[in-house]
Amino acid sequence: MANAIRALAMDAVEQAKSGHPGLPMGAADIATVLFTRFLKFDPADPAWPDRDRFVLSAGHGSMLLYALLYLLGYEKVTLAEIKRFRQIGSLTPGHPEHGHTPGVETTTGPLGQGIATAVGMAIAERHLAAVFGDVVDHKTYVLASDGDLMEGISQEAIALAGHLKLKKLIVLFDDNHISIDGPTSLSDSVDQVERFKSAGWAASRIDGHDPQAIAAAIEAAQRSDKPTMIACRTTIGFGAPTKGGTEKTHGSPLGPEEVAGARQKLGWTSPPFEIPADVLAPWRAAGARSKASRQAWQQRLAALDAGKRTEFERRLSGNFADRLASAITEIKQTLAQTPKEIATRSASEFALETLTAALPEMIGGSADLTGSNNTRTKSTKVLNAADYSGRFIHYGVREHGMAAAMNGMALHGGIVPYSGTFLVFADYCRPAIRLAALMGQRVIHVMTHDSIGLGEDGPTHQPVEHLAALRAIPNLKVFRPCDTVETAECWQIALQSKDAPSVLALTRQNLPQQRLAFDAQNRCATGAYELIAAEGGSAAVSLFATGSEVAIAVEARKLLADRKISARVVSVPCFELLLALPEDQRAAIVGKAKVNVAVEAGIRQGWDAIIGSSGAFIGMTGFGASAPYKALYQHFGLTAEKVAEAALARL
Ligand SMILES: Cc1ncc(C[n+]2csc(CCOP(=O)(O)OP(=O)(O)O)c2C)c(N)n1
Ligand SMILES: [Mg+2]
Repeated sequence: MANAIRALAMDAVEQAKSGHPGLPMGAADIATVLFTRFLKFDPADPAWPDRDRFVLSAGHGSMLLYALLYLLGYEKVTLAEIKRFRQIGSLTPGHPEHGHTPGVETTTGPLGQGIATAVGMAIAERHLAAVFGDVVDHKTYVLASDGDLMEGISQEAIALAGHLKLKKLIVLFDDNHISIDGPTSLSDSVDQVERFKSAGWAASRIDGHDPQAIAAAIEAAQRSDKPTMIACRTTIGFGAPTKGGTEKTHGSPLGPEEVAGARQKLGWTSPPFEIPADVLAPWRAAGARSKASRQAWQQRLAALDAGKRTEFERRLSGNFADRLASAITEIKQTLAQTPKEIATRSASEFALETLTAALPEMIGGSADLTGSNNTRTKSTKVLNAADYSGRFIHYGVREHGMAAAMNGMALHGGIVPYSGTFLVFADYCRPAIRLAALMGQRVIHVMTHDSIGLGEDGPTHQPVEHLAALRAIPNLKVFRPCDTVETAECWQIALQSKDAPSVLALTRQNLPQQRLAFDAQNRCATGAYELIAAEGGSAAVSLFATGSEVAIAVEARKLLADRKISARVVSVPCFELLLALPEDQRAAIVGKAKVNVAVEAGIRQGWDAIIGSSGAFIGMTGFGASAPYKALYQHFGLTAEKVAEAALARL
C-alpha cells in the first residue's frame, strides 16, 4: 500500500517534469499507517467538523497528500488530476492549497508554517471541546520535515503547544537527515527529541519504515497527556536505487532509469499511474473506515441540548451578522452620547468590550503586550492548560507563532481569532499573515503603536514602511481608523470579512473624536469618505489622511479657510476598500479639487493611486527618532502648517 504512494509520486513528478518525489517516497510508510489505522476522516465529507486534522507541514511533499486523497477515495482527486500534477487549474498544485483541493487542511510550502498552524487547530479543538463537550473530540496530526524544524517559527509553536499541554497534537517528524543542500549535518546539530522534551512534549525515536513501530508510537501518543513528537528515521526517496537517501531525490524528477530501478527494487510491476485492484481495494476500505465514527458523532450532536446544538452549529457556520450589527449600533450610540478623546487602541478596547460579550467565538490574545494592545476584555478570561474554555491567550513573545496559530484556529472553524502586537512587529508575523490572505481566513490583527506617534521608544519601534508593506499583500484589509467611531466601524468590517484577514493599525496617543453625531451607516465601508465638506461646496483642495493624521488634516483645513481657500477632508481608513469600488464611485470620493494633499505618518508608497503622482504627500521618508511624540511630529514636519503650505504651494 505504501508503494502505491511511492509509485504515484514518482510518476506524477516524472510527468510534470518537476516536483518532489523524495518526501512522499520516504514518508509513505508513516502516512500509510496513520491514514489506514488511525486518522479519523471521511472522504465523502472532507469538511466533517469532528474529523482529525492532518497537516503536511512540509508542503513540498504535496504528492504524498494527493496520492493519499486519491487512494482513499476523495471523489474530486482523481487519477486524471494526479496526472495533471502542477498544471494550470488542476486540483494538484505544486504545494497544497487550502480551499482549492478538498482534504487539504491548510496551505503549506513556506516551511514551519504548517506545524505552527496545527498548534492553532489543536487549541481550537481543546477550546470547543471545553465549551461544547464530546461533539468536539479529534486529533491534529502533522508531518514535519527537517526544514520545518529548522525554521524559527517552529520553536515558537513547539513552546506554545508544550505550555498549553495540547495532548491531541501529534507531530510525525520525517527524520531523513537530508535537506536541499545535502546532509543536515552541514548546518544542524540539534537533538530534536531532547528539544521537544524540553518544551514539555513527549518525544521518541523510531524506525519510520517499520509499520509496527509507527503504530505503537502513535498509540502511545494518543494516550499521552502531552503533545507528542515522533522522530521517524526515514530514507528520503526510499526505493530509488542510486538516488535514495540523498538530496537528489528531494526536488526533481528521478529520471526514467531511476524510476525503472525503483519499480524493480520495490517490486512494483504496474505501469505508470496504475494501481492494481488488490492494492486500491484496501486503500478504499481505509477511506470508509471512519463512517461509523461519523455516524456516532452525528448521534452525539443530535443528543445535544437543543440550545447548545444551535449555538454549536451557528459558531461553525461563522455567521453572526445580526449580533454584530446590534453590538456596533450600541457602541456608536454610546459614543454619540459621550464622545471620547482617546487613543484608537483604547477605542478598540472599548469596542471589544461589547463585541466580545456579543460574540463568544472571538478568542483574543497578545504577544506579551496585553496592556499595550488593549485586547483583553471582561468577557475574555485566560485560556490555558487548566482551563481551555478561556478566550484570551497569552502567546508570549512569539508574534510569528501567534499569527500562524490564529490561522489554525480560523481554519479549524468555530472561532474568530484576534490578537495583538505592535505594528512594527508586523514583520515578525508577515509570512503567516500572507498565508491567511492567500487562504482567505478571517483573522484580525490588532497592531498598536502605529507610527512615530508612539514617541520615546524611537525608530526601532516606530513603523514607517509597514502600512505600505501590509497594503501590498493581496486580500488583506489594512485599517487605520481616525477616532472611536471609525475604530468601531473598522472592527465591524473586519469581523464581517469572512474570507479575508484584517490588520487594525491603532494609535498609542489620544485623538479627538471626529464623528460626533450618531450615524447608523458604516462610513468606513467605502474605504474612504468625505469627513468634512468644503465650505461653499466646491473644494480647491482635497486633504486626505488616515488615523492620527486626520486631526492634522482637519486643522489644516481651518488654516486654509483663514486664507479663504476652501478645502475638504477625506478620511481614508482602508485603501483596499476604496480601491475596490467601481471607478465612478471612487472618483466621486476622491473628488476633483485642483490640489490633492495626503498626510500619513508613513512612507508615500501606495498613495499615488489616490492622490495622483502630482499630489502632495506629507509623511515620512526615513526612520523616526526617540522623543516625545509631539516633538517628533514637529521635527518630521507632520503638522497642519506643513499640510496647508503644501496645498498653497501647489495652488
Ligand atoms: C521558509 C522556506 N524556506 C525555504 C524553502 C525552500 N525549501 C523547500 S524544501 C527545503 C528543505 C528541504 O529539506 P527538508 O525540509 O528536510 O525536506 P526533505 O528534503 O527531507 O523532503 C527548502 C529549503 C521553503 N519551502 N520554505
Ligand atoms: Mg529532510
